[in-house]
Amino acid sequence: MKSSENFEELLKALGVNVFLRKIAVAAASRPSVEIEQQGETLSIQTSTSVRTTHVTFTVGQTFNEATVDGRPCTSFPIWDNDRKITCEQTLLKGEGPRTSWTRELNDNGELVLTMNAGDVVCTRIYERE
Ligand code: TDA
Repeated sequence: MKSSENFEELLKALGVNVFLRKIAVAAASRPSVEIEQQGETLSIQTSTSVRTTHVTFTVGQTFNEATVDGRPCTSFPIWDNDRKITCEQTLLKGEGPRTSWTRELNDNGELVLTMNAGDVVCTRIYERE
């Protein structure tokens, strides 16, 4: 990961308390992300010292995942263009700000992840190892 903006603000918008926010910010500062793509199906594993998540989805089909604060949701990924996926999330239960993410390959071959909660946007840029 090359840069991260607004990650703590995102957790705050999701209602995560300051203690957990500090742990999460430290852990999320050194993530390792592995992505495999086969046609419309992507598999994304994100590893940190405190949590590893692995999602597999097909663009255009809903799937189950969790919001960044760990609440189960259904997600609906679509192509915005041939380099960008936008994914809207719907909480399975309870209420909270609207959440979504986007993943896009930019012109430098970097992966730009945005995570959105209400009007807070967290942007994280990854370069290939
Ligand atoms: O894909 O870059 C990404 C996001 C990584 C997020 C890592 C989160 C680590 C720990 C979250 C703990 C949250 C506590 C509420």
